[in-house]
Amino acid sequence: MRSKAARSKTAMTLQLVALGSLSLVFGCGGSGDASGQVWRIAIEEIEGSVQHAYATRFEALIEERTGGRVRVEVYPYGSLGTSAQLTEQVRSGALQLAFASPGHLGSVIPEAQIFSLHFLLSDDAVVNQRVLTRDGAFRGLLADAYREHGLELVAIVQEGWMVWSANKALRTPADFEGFKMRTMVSPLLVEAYAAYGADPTPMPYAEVYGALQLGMVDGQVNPVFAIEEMSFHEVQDHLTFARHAPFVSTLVTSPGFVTALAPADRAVFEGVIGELDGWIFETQRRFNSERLDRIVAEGGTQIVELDDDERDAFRELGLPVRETFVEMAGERGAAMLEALSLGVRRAEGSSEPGAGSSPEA
Ligand code: 6CS
Repeated sequence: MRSKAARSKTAMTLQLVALGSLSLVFGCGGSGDASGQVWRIAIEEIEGSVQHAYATRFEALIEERTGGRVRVEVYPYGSLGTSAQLTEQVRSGALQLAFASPGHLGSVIPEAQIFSLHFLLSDDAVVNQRVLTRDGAFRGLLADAYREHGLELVAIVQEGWMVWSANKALRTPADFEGFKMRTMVSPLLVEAYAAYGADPTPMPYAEVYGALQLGMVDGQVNPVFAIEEMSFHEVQDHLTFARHAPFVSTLVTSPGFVTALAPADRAVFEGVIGELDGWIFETQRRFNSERLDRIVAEGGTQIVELDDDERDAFRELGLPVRETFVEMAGERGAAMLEALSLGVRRAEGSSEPGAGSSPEA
C-alpha cells in the first residue's frame, strides 16, 4: 500500500481533475502572434501517463523541427474538463489537438465503439499494432466517420491490455453476476459487460477512484499503467488479465487544422505523427510492465491470468455484442468489422514476428 504522502497526492490530483473546469480562455484555432503559432494538445490522462508521454514527445519534436516557429502547449487531464468536453473543444477549434478515446466517443461516433468489442483483435499486441497503424481500408472508414462528426483522425494509439480490477478474481461469467463494473461512457461498453451478467456503471475517469472507495462500483477496467497512476490498486486487491481487448485511443485534430498548415509545417507534423506510432507502442509496453512490477512489489494485489478455456467462456458471451455494434454503427460499422477482422487474420498469418502474449505485452 502507498504512503500517506502518495495518497494525499492522489487525492489532490483527483480533486483537480474532478473540478475539471474550463478555466482557460483560448483564442482561435492554431493561434499565435508575430513570433509564431501555438498548437494546443489536450490529453485525457494525468502527467506521467502514456498520453502524456506522447504529448510531451510531440511537443519536443515539433518545436525542434520547426525551429521554434511552432510552440506546443500540453494540457493534462483536469485542466480543461472531461473527455467529452475535450472533444467538443477540438470540434469547435478552441483546441488544435486532443486525445479522444473511443470508449468515451460512442454516443457521438457510434463507429468508434468497434474498440469496445471484446476478443475482436489479436491476442498479439504487435499484430494489433500493425493493423491499427497500417490498415488503410479500416483506417479510412474510421476517419470518414470521425470527419462526419467534425474531427480529423490522425493517429490510433494502443495503451496496453485492459485489465479488470476488483476485490475478487473475475475468472468466470458467474463472477460478474450483479457485479457493478465501471465503464467509460460509450453505450456499447454497457452492452459488453451486461453480456457477462454484470451491472455496468458508466462514469468519467475522474470519478472512478472515489466510486471504488465508496463502494458505488465493485470494479473497473483499464490498462495497468493507468490503474497504478490513478491508485485504483489502493482500493482493489485483484487484477484479472483476460486479454479481451487493448485500450485504444485516438488522436484527433480540429477540422481543417492540417490542411491549413504551411507545407513545411505540415511535412513536420506528418513526419512526427508517423514516427510516434512506433515510439509510443514501445513506451506503453515499458510503462505497463514497470508499473505491474511496482504494484506487485507494493504487495496486497493478487494477479490473475485467465487460461484459454476461461477466456473462451467470455468470448462466446461477447459474440452477440458484435450484432449490437452493427445495429448502432450501421453499414459502415459492418464494413469496419469486416475490414478489421480481415486485417487481423492477414497480419496473424504474415511472417513478421509477434510480441507473444505475456500479461503486460
Ligand atoms: O477509463 C478512462 O476513462 C480512461 N482510461 C485511460 C487509460 N485513458 C483515458 C480514459 O478516459
